[in-house]
Amino acid sequence: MTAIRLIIFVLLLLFIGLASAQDAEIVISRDAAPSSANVKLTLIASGFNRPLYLTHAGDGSNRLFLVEQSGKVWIFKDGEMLSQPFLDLSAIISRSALGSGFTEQGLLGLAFHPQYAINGIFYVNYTDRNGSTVVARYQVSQSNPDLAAGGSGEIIFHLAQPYANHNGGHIEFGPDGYLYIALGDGGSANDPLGAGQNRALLLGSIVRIDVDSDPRYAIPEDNPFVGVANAHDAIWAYGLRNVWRFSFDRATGDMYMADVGQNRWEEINFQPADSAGGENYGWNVWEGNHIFAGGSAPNHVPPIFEYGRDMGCSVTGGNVYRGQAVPDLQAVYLFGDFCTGWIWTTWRDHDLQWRASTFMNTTFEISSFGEDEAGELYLIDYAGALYRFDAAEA
Ligand SMILES: [Ca+2]
Repeated sequence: MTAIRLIIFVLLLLFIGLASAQDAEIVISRDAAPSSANVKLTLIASGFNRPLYLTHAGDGSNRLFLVEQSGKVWIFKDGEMLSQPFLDLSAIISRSALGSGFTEQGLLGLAFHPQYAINGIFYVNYTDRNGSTVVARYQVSQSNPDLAAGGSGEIIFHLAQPYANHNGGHIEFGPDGYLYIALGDGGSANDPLGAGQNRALLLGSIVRIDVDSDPRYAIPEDNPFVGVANAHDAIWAYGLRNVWRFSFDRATGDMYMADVGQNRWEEINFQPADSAGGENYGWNVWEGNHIFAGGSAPNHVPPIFEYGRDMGCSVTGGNVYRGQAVPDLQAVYLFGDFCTGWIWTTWRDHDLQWRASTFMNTTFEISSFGEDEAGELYLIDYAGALYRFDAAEA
């Protein structure tokens, strides 16, 4: 009897163990396409000047931080916009972002340090008065959590830009705690510098740096081109034209990069969480899955999705949905087009094959998506408004 009881006890423990493992399982695949009939976009706030990003501080405060290209960061807190900006860089960013004409310069990125709740450190990416790309470290005020400390900016990364366009601008901490920076190919058109395939140039790449081991930054020892001749050791991945938003799936750590095309093809690139880096995403030998300039692009990693000029002209990358409000979006990557307002979804089916569908046709100039602390997803209309993805009423 005792032996049988022991066996039953062990089996019970195994069952409980498996059941709890089941509960914690991350959804990485699905077969059905999500339906836009299950989703509505709720207007959260409006009246912004060139809004182009939204993120959160990861500090448990549930505040939203909305970034304006014209230099200000605004806080949405307890259901309302605060009247005073968290940060105002309008005096030091490119003047073009202060006007009304189209520009790719200005305040472009914001990322809170993974230990922001403890250290109060955050980073911005902007183009300065000379048009150079700058990543700077800032500190929150010690007396007011809704205000950055005046004069606390320290430039940690600076890169001269040969042309006004293609400044990339997205910055985000990876699951590894390193800061990733998207850098465009330098601009003009067709990549005149050959920056995409030139691994000696930081332009046309995603850079990965360690912001904790040096007053400015250090190179992680496992960056893919450390010790490799004619390659910059800050580069994580290359062959990119102008990544406009990348993100890490908060559940899996997989990375999604939206690369804006030149004349014909907009693309979504994927990098699994266990990647060692060094991927070549093909530009300017390739544009999407199509030969562009031709020539050699060793180990070209093609996109997981592309679309042509019939559907848009400038891709805006989003996020893999991991929130609770819209169950039908679980494990789906959403992204859109700035020119047409189309939103797409892509996901992996149970054979882990990529699938995609057009999802929603909007009238917005989609400048960004963004997540709050709970993983709920937002959309930013460059015309000045912020929306949240919610479940449609039954
Ligand atoms: Ca590519």
